[in-house]
Amino acid sequence: MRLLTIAGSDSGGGAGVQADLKTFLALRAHGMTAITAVTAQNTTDVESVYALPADVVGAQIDAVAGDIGVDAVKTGMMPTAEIVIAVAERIEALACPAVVDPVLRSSSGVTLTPPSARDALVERLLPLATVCTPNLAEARILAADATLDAPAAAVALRDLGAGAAIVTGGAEGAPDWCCDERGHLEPVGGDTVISGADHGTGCTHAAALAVALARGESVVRAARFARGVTAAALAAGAEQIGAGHGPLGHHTLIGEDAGIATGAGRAAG
Ligand code: PXL
Repeated sequence: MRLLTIAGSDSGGGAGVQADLKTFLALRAHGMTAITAVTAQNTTDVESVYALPADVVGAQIDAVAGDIGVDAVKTGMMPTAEIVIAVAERIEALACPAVVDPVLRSSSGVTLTPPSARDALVERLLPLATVCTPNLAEARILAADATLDAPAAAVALRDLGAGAAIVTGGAEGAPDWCCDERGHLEPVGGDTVISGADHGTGCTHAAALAVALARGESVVRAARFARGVTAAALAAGAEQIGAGHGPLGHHTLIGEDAGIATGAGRAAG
């Protein structure tokens, strides 16, 4: 499988394209990258953000799509509205499953997708999403309704144009809530792992989801797979790396993903 992540670089190796590539490798997919921004960060803070020009982001996508091909795409940090527009034009042409992870802020509170880019994301990228994967805080911001609970937020995101939505809840010890491609609402439970090595959790979840969709899984089965992958990588996280939030342990997934339940059978292949 050929997976493309369109996201920011995390110099600390915990989140962003680095987490995506590690997830793709561990799940035996070929990972490709279109970098939207270079962040200087570590386990404690994002020290600076440099957004790439939109045409440079577009050129990375064109280069790999033209030669290698893309079975599924995953988006993360979108630092400017211009980048969102360049990405949306390409995703429309790719015509493959698309996971849109609306990364708004780093865990340390730094804005990664500012309001102008966020508005463009809702308008241009959400309607192209096979699945959108906010946490509850992100979903409430995107839907402009701070009163939503997770199931209602999943429905609201789908009403905004996403083909399906998964509101992740693992960080709060809650299930994920999936509003699937038919509008069917379902909790996706499983292990909740609370760990100090949790930097890149959302990226890992969305990347695993993209792999399952590339393999032809339904949204609900892909959601179960992604939840299992994320819990396993969290449980193997490296709390001793850095003074802050350490990275997940993607190595534990290698050769193991066939055993992670999707609900029926396996997602590997
Ligand atoms: O985890 C969200 C995220 C995504 N992408 C980049 C990040 C972060 C969090 O810090 O830095 C580049």
